[in-house]
Amino acid sequence: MGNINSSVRRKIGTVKNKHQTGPESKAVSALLIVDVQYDFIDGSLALKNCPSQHQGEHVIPIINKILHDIHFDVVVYTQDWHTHDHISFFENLPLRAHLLAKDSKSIDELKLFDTAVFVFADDTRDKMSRVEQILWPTHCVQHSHGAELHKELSILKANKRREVIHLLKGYDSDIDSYSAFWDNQKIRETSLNSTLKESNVTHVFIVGIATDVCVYSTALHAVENGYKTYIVEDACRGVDVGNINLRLDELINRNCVVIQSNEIKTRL
Ligand code: VGL
Ligand code: ZN
Repeated sequence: MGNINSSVRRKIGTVKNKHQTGPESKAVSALLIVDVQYDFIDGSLALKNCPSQHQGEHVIPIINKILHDIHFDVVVYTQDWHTHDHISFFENLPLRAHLLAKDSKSIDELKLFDTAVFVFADDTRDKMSRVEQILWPTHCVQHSHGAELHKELSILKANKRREVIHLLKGYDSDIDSYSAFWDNQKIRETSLNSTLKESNVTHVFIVGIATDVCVYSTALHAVENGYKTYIVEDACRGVDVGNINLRLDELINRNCVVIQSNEIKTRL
């Protein structure tokens, strides 16, 4: 009996978990599809109104082809999901005029896409006390049409081989959240990192909108969390309030790899 048990145990011990990492193991992959929502495509923050003139809708067929052609162990769809009184909306500036820092532009000087500096008098949340915030057009208000994922984006279902996650972000009125991992003040972490770690994800591929805002911030934190991180450039579009190429260079300097969609297979 003792012998049988120990041989069974030995066998169990050698069964390889499909997600197990190790020298001979395969990459475990996640595709993060960032904010492919109407407001960024043909709504209030449509990229065609932004300086880059790169229309967000072009990413949809590219992302759909990636989803069709390549298996990912985890697929994540994120949505910007703001309250109507959100800090990031230019039109809400009067709600927080009393919180503008002394060295911030004044309420009369501030324009759409400018950066306001707010000071929150909450000593218990140190990191929160000084907040730089780009003032965006009102966008992705919870439950509005603009906040929905574009109907042409393929929404995959979970199955035995694939986990599918829908992640909402930016729903705290006073804190913006560009990254899918953390809010902008790094006060609250989302569940994404623990979920990816539980699934033993090693490689993260990022697509969506906007290259220089939410894709950029998500990629920075993916690298920080130890994933081999790829930005799929042709499957992303930027708003370019700063400079898309500078942001991409910054990511490359931090070990993020910029690739095109036809190269994904070679990285897995
Ligand atoms: C985003 C601006 C404001 C994005 C979100 O999804 O990149 N950009 N909120
Ligand atoms: Zn937003």
